[in-house]
Amino acid sequence: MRQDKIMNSTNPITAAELPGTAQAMVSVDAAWVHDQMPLGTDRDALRQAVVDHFTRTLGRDIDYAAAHYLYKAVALSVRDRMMERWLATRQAVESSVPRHTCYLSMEFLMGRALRNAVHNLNLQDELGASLEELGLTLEKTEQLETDAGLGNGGLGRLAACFLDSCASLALPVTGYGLRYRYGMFRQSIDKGFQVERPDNWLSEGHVWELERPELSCRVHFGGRVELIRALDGSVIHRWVDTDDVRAVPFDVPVPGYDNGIVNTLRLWNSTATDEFNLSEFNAGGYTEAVAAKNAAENITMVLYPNDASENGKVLRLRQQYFLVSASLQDALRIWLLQNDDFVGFADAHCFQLNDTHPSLAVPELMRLLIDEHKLSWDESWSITTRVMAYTNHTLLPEALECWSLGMIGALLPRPMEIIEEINKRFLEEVSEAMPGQLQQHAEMSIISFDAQPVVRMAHLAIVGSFSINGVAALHSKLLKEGLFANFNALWPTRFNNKTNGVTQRRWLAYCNPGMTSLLNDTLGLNWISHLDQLEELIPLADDESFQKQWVDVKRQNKQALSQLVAERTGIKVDTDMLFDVQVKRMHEYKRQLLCTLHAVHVYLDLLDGRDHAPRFVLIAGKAAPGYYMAKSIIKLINNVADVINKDKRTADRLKLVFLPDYNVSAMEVICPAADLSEQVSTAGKEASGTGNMKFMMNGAVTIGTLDGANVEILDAVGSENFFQFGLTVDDVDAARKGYTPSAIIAADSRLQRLFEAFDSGMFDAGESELIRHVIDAARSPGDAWLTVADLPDYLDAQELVEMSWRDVPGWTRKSILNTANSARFSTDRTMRDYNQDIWRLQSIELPVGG
Ligand code: 26Q
Repeated sequence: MRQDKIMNSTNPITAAELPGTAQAMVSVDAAWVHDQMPLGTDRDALRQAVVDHFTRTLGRDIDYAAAHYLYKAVALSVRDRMMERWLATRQAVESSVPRHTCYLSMEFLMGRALRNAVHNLNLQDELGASLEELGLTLEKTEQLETDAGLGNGGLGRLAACFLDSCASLALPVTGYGLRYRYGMFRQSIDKGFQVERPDNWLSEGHVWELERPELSCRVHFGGRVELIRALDGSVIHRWVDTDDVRAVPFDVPVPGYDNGIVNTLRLWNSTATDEFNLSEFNAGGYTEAVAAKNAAENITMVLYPNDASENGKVLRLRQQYFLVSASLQDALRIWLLQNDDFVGFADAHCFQLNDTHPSLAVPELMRLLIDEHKLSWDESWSITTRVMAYTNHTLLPEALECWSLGMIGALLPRPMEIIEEINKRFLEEVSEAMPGQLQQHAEMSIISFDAQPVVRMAHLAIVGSFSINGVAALHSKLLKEGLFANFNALWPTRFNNKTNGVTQRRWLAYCNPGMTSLLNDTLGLNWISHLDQLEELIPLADDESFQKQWVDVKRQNKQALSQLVAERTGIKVDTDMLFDVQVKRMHEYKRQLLCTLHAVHVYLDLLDGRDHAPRFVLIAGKAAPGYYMAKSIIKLINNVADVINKDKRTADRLKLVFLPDYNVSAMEVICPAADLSEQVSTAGKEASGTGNMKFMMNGAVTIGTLDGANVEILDAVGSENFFQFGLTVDDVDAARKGYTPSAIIAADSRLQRLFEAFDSGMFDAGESELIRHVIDAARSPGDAWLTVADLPDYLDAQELVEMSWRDVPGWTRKSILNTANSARFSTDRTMRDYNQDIWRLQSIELPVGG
């Protein structure tokens, strides 16, 4: 039966494409597969496992022990101890849970996996001891792992945190993404400029993935649609003459925290199909065949390094459709293993779309159900709109994805027809519900009414989804009132908020071992799964001995960060300084410029003989390679840093560093060490932010605008423990009209001095034009980010920060209260919210003894 179903699935892969597997399935008696003794987890068993993998699996000799192979042997030993649980979880999810969520995302920014796996499986003590017997340390071994950087920033890391929390809550959620051969580029700094290098993260192999060629499927591109009349008189659409690409899944285990669950992240790799090559070979076109193979394999070659949409690149569209088609085929295949029709499919599934990037899931599910499984339009639409849910991550109009009709039509002719039909029916519905409101109809249409029409991916996602959510309370409100107001008027119940979070396992427990042991001593061992218990720290906020321990932990963490900074930049910083940190993607709206201008202000003050609390300003982040202004801002920061760091007069008072190559692993060192968290975006621009939550959890105090989740952080900690400044969303709208930065500068001697310093060429370092370009943009009445408008208030707030910082018990109290009130920013809470309102999943029950 099983075998039958596999071979009759939507796009059968021929036996030739499945080396060995088709035959194997016929004869295997499954019983022995489960008849295994669990592997030992004591130090002797672990030591033996590491040695065995080192010598037997990897065939290495300790004399030539490249560090990398030691890491591999350890990782394989840990992976072995996940395998049975992984199988058991997969079987439970595929066969016995009534409902399952597929999280569709173009990005999963997982970072390193070893430390997380070791701790979630509770192996750290025994494994650590066994490695010490071998003369190694667990910590050093963990650092040998390359980051899995399959994401740009917030959206990709959010997906990774979601997976961790779902596994830890035993929620049946599978991540579906792409296995990019090259992840987020590596950043180096050359003479102050960003230089991008390819991230060849798979070059030494990836221990955590399991290739599953037996589950491959086929994705169509190009070709044309043929209409044929069926026997019953109905018209059938056949997508023919397509160029097919093979999608091969690579599974990555996602271990839950101390609960025996191992969920799956399924990443698709593109390869050529065999018969594609064959037909070319037969025509004698050997080189063409190889070229075609190349085109197919290119699809998952590289992650697009833009965190705002890059419009119009056909390869990106191919990637999106490839993800969506392969993932939906996979879900349908699994369903048909146990079911003969699609009755009940909608009740058993939810597809959560991580932004609009996978919104082709709407027409693709329609296509699969109608064309491949012969359901009617109405049956298919009923299923589709009961399973799709869309999360929006941006309000920036320029970041809303649109694709030209021509491009989709050429690459995906059959899905394009379906989009047109969805839109036609949608516009009919709108005309009935909102008669006469022609302006609204045009605004809401999935396909724009322009001369060069485009498909608005957000509208496609909204029309096809039963749930549409923003990622912070303010953001969700602005979606309903602004960007999607028309849709909210039509379908108010579809809109909801799900405030983002971060996993406290990676972002507190594992990255901040000093704080973890202090919390273990203070709260017991349950706080990791019950983060609300952090509130028990509130009464200790003024406790002298607790404060002392708190400060000690922070100092050690600052030591570790200083070391990283020294390694990467050569700059030495004193751990007594206020560690003032802004790390995130480089963007004008995030206003790294504001932090830099403040550093210059402090510098000029010091030169003028005014005193300031010693401060270390750390900025890090990648700029999209084509984003000229963001790259210029990096250069400006480096120029300013050079001047400040070379000046002996201010050396004990101020340091400014741009740390190259910011990534997940860097943040694991940075966030435990921060005193001050910079969250200074123009109000209304940052959908949520999640770095803000990591800093708060680790006891940093925020200086921030009323934007994104800052609003909720302020609400959680109270205004005494948060430095709020700047225009609100309403102010921003008002301030744009008649905005004259020159008048604001003229009215404030601090600002005058600042801009005069830049005009004097003090920070030019031979790049006067570039520096002027950045500074003039901030001084222009057209500056959309209102940097100068917020600058006076920001400088005032920073003065308050300094005053508070000088009062050590007062500051420590704020720091403790930030951690104490951070529980609501756990993705455990976020996932419970998604589950309660959108997914409605039951938790996975593993068989006893599993
Ligand atoms: C789209 C089309 C073509 C090429 C690239 C893209 C693309 C890729 C990534 C567009 C956007 C992104 C990433 C967006 C992102 O990270 N947004 C952030 O999401 C976080 C999680 O919700 C929020 O906290 C941040 O506020 C938001 O900026």
